Formats: sequence, structure tokens, C-alpha cells
Amino acid sequence: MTAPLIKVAMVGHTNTGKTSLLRTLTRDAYFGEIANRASTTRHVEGAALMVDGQPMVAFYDTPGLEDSIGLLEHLERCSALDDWVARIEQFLHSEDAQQAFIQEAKSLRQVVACDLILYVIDVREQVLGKYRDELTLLIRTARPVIPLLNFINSPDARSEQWRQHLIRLGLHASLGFNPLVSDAEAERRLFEKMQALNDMLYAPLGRVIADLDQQRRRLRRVAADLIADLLLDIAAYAPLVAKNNPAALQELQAQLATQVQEREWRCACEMLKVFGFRADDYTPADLLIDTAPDDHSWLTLASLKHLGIKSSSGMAAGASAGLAADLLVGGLSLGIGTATGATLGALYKLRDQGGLMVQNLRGHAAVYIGNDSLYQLAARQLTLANGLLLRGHAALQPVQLDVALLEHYRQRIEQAPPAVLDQARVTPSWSSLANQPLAGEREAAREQLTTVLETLLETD
Ligand SMILES: Nc1nc2c(ncn2[C@@H]2O[C@H](COP(=O)(O)OP(=O)(O)O)[C@@H](O)[C@H]2O)c(=O)[nH]1
Ligand SMILES: [Mg+2]
Repeated sequence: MTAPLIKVAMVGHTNTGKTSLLRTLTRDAYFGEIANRASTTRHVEGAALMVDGQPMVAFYDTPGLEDSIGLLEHLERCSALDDWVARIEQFLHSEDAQQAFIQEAKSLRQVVACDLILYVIDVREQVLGKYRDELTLLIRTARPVIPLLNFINSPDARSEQWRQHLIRLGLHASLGFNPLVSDAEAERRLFEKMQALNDMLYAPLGRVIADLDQQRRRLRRVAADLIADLLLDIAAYAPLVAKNNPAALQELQAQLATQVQEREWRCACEMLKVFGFRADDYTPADLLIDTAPDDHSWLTLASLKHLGIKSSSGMAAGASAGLAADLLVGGLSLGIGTATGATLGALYKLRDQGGLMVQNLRGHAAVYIGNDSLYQLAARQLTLANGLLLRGHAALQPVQLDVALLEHYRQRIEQAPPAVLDQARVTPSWSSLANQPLAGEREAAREQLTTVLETLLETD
């Protein structure tokens, strides 16, 4: 049976954060327009929160009651009806609703068509007359009102003043809410308040609440799976090059670095997509630190340092030109070669410390990504996943990787490297970078690695 669609009107003055809230609640980074300009939202627009592919809660963004003082006066003057619900209905059918109060009528029409009102407040504002009258009008529509206090973390916040005022109006169910972050607890509390204020909505909102946790778990699993896929591709990739051919070696190094960088970028893009963020919500150029503000490349030593990647001077000094470029790419430290007569399997055991290692492998050298770099890359993607899990869909600044968390993940992986990664080192057919058919067991390996990474994301 399809549940009835719950209709919620978002009401509040311009720039209080209505569109932002709507984006975050429906996890839609593309909804409406957000700007610091007045009257961005000119007409009523809606977006739905989906549960199991079904729209469950429709939120309607309204332009608010700009001239609430004028409208309240008008309604008090122009009608003799005692019942305010009837008085508002009468107004909505009047000439004035088409002319003097056309904007206000649009919002009010939406409000009376909804089950519930979220009244969005910028708590940096004083409790001015226009807000009081707006609230008075909303209460008189006889719809349940939940005031959402926005900008609560601002130094200018007057949260307590607002709360006291709301209590005097009988509005006890207010809630602080920051739309720039994804706060599962705050969202759950919001839907619980909606349940409490309208018993008819109890069951469908119960499904919404249950889905909040499931969504989060699902996203965590999907992110872990994408990272597992990436790591297998990279760990298992070790193309060979004829020994004693420095030019070919150098070319392969450069090629590998580019391939790995592109592969990591693909992982990040896929993650952004499944989380419902825009492609430009993660711009690694932001990882740059002050030293090169105009350089839009993130491939600088400064950014590597910023990411906590150690670059020993020996590594830079001893590196060939090609390697130096590689080292600048996303923190890859390339190791080349293996022990004489050894199988490829022995390769991964050689922890490369960022130095160049060229040894014999039946006349060939293998180029691969060292463990240090692999773990760094894993940590970077885990940090990105964590950042996206905590990000609200209204956030406008690109996600910033938490450097401390990145180092934490790196250490966790370094201390207990997933066994399946070691296995990947000796199984070239687990890498999609090799342009050859993938081994069947890769699926099981990917799942195993996904579970390890998922646990890391859960506990940190
Ligand atoms: N710092 C901060 N900015 C916010 C918050 N909520 C909204 N904004 C910003 O305030 C501005 C107006 O938000 P918007 O959602 O367009 O408001 P609307 O006019 O009510 O739809 C935008 O620049 C938002 O990014 C918040 O909780 N904290
Ligand atoms: Mg808006």
C-alpha cells in the first residue's frame, strides 16, 4: 500500500535558510537556488524525501509572508468572521489576494494545503514585529508549527530569546538545525516532533525515521565498496617493462602515476554521485595551501605535505625527473622491480620507503604503487567518505578533508593492512587497469575488503 504523501510547508523570511534546509532534508544538492540575495525563491517549489523509491514527505519552499504586519492588520480589519481558518480562506479568495498581498497569498495558500509548517528562523535576528505577526498568522491557520532555529552556531545567535518568545506563543516543539551538516540525530528529532504534533502521520513518519539509519548504513557500505574496488585495481596492478630500458621505464612510471590518479579521481566522483553531491563539491585544488594560491593543480609538494604525506629529501633528491613528477601526483611513491629470480609475489613484501628500487625480474622490472602510497590513497578516500557522510546537501563550500582523520585512517591501515590487499599484489587479474579479464574471485575479495573498510568508517 502506498503511504499518503506528507506535505510540509517551509515558511520564513528570505535568507533564513529555507532552501538550504530543503536541500539537506531531501538530500538534493540541486534543489532551488541558494544565494545571499533577497527573494531568490519567488514562487512555491517542492521537493520530496524518498523512502524505498517512493516520495514520503514533500517539502514546499515558500517565499514567506514578507508583509506579515500589513496582512495581519488587513485580516483583522476586513472580516467579521470569528473563525480565523474561515477568515483566511475568505482572504485567499478575495481580490486582495490577487493584488496587494499576492506574494503573501501564495505562501499562505501553500500553508493551508499542507499537513505541517516548518517555520525557519534566522536566530541572529531580533524578535521583530514582522516575525511575531508572521507566526501569529501561521498559528491561526490551525496547522501544527515547528520552529526551526537556524544559524544557531553564530556568535550573534539569540536562540534563547527566540525560544522564550516561541514558548509564549505556545510553540514548544522548536528545534535547532544546521542545514550545512548532515546530522542524523537532529533529523530524527525533527521527524519525531512531526509525529508528536500530528498523530495521523505517526506511521508514515515512523518509516521515514527507520529509513534515516538505513540510508546512512547503505551509503557507508557503498562508499566502502567503491574504495575497495579502487584499492584492488591499484594494488593488483604491476605492469612490466624491459630492464635496461630507462626511457620505457620512465614512461611507464609516468603512465602508472596518471592512471592511478585518474582511477582515484573516478572513485571520488562516483562517491559524490551516490551521495547526491555535485561533481565540484570535492575539488582537490582546495587541498592546496597558501603557498600557491593561483595554481589550480593539487599536485604540489605543498599539498602533499598538507595531506600529511612525508616526503623525505632523499626521495626527491634521488628521484629521476619522471619519478619526481610521479611523486607529485597524489602522493604516489613508486617502487620498481623485485628480487632476482623472485616471483611477482615477492614484490609487495618490499616496503618501499619512497626510494627507487630497481631489481631484476627475469629481465623485466615491474612498476607498482608502494604500500605507503596505497595506504595514503585508501586513507584519503575514507576521509572523503567520512566528510560526505557528515555533509549537508546545502553546503556550498567544497568538502575539506580532515587532515587528522586522514592520518588516523592511514595509521589504522598501516597497523593492520587488510590481508586481501597483500593477495591483490600477487593477483594481476584483480586489476581492471590491466585491460584483461577480471578473475572471478575478485568479487569475493572486493566484498571482504568492503567489510573491513566499512568497519573503519563506522568506528571513526
Ligand atoms: N553559516 C550558515 N549559513 C547558512 C545556514 N543556513 C543557510 N545559510 C546560508 O544563508 C544563505 C541563505 O540561505 P537560503 O537557503 O538561500 O535561504 P532562503 O532564502 O530562506 O531560502 C545562503 O548563503 C546559505 O548558504 C546556516 O545554518 N549556517
Ligand atoms: Mg530560498
